[in-house]
Amino acid sequence: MKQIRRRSLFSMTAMLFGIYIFGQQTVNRTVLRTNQESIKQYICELAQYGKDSLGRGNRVAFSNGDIEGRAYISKLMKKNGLDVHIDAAGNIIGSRAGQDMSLLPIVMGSHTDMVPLGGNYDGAVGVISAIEVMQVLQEHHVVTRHPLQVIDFIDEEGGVVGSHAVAGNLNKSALHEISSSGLTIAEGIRAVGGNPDKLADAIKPKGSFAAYLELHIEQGAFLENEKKDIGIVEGIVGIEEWEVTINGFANHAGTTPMLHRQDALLAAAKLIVSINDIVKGIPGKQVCNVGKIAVEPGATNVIPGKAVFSLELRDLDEKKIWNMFKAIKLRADSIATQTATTISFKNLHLSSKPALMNRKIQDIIKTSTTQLGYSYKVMASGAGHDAQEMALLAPAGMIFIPSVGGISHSPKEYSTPEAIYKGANVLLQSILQLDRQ
Ligand code: HGY
Ligand code: MN
Ligand code: MN
Repeated sequence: MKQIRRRSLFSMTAMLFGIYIFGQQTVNRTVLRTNQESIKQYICELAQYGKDSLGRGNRVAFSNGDIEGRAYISKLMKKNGLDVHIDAAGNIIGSRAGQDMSLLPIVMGSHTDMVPLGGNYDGAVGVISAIEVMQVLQEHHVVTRHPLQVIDFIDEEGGVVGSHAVAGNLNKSALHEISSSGLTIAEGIRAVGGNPDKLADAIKPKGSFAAYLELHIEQGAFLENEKKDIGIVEGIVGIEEWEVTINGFANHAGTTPMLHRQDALLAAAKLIVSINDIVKGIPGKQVCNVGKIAVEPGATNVIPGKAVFSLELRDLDEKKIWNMFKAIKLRADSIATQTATTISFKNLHLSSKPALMNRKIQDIIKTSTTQLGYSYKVMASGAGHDAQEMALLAPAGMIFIPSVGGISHSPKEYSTPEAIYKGANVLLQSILQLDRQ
């Protein structure tokens, strides 16, 4: 801070044009670039944590691998001069002081947990590139006007749990839901150093940040197909999730006549096909997914007495999600009658509202991308992101980079080091532009 007080009028003027004077050193911020090799190395190092016995990536939230991965991220943040703090929700927050600590922080973030048998790029690219941005600033002795933060949000894949908590939207009942690690969310938060009893401490009121920026892999194939370097996200879909329970009657598979069966799995199968038909039967980009199913008692010679499956609906329009759900419920009622079963829906508390990204931030990303000589496409995100929750607190923006083959949530997920490098440069230059505002 002393440097600032000593800064001459000339250096203040120079700063407005993107040049910092620090003693003898002059830094033109517009020529700053991230380091492709460092980013590649950090992604590779993080990928070593959370492998299963067959060497596949399985760093699900709150698992031992996640805990080790988070320790690695904390260490990397510290190595790059950040002040590291774990909030009550278990999010890792790395902070760097600005020249004017009365200004609101500019925040970059994403997540380092993954889906079961996921890839090494979803989330990790955003957190690691943000740390790399901090490293570049550190190496060039650039002190921004605003304080800066990097947040590695907890359990993004379980329903943006960490960012839900920061936005004050982590419902108490969600704490009892079982995460992919087998722990409840409350137990998981404790395991990563948070305190679920003090979640209120993690909440940031609206207007707590100057801006939020998240770099992420596209997880689809639009950028690759259209040969664009950067995706500028205009909006993120809303996601609603339900647990669907079908109760039939478990009975002998050989002696019960076909007409007298109350087969819960058969009802589930009919309903799953109907869900698909309903969602495909209306115009638009809405999607549905049934990704998990359990059947009881689960024996070859017993008629299934109970089936429980997950249902997820996504769209940019929240009303449309609920209209689709209404149609699904109506169909479920008739399937229940037809199969002599009961069907109930429990809405899970980890849904995300659709979120529009801030127009000004989209423009800032566009300017950075163009100045760097990269091509871009303005697009919607079909995947959920922490930016959704952060958009409730501050102007938010997202930068996408191409996913090879459009594959994600798979061990085959991949983005080239060059593509990530370009995204990280856009992140760096956008942060510096935001800092001038
Ligand atoms: O499921 C999602 O959309 C995200 O990857 N969390
Ligand atoms: Mn992600
Ligand atoms: Mn994901």
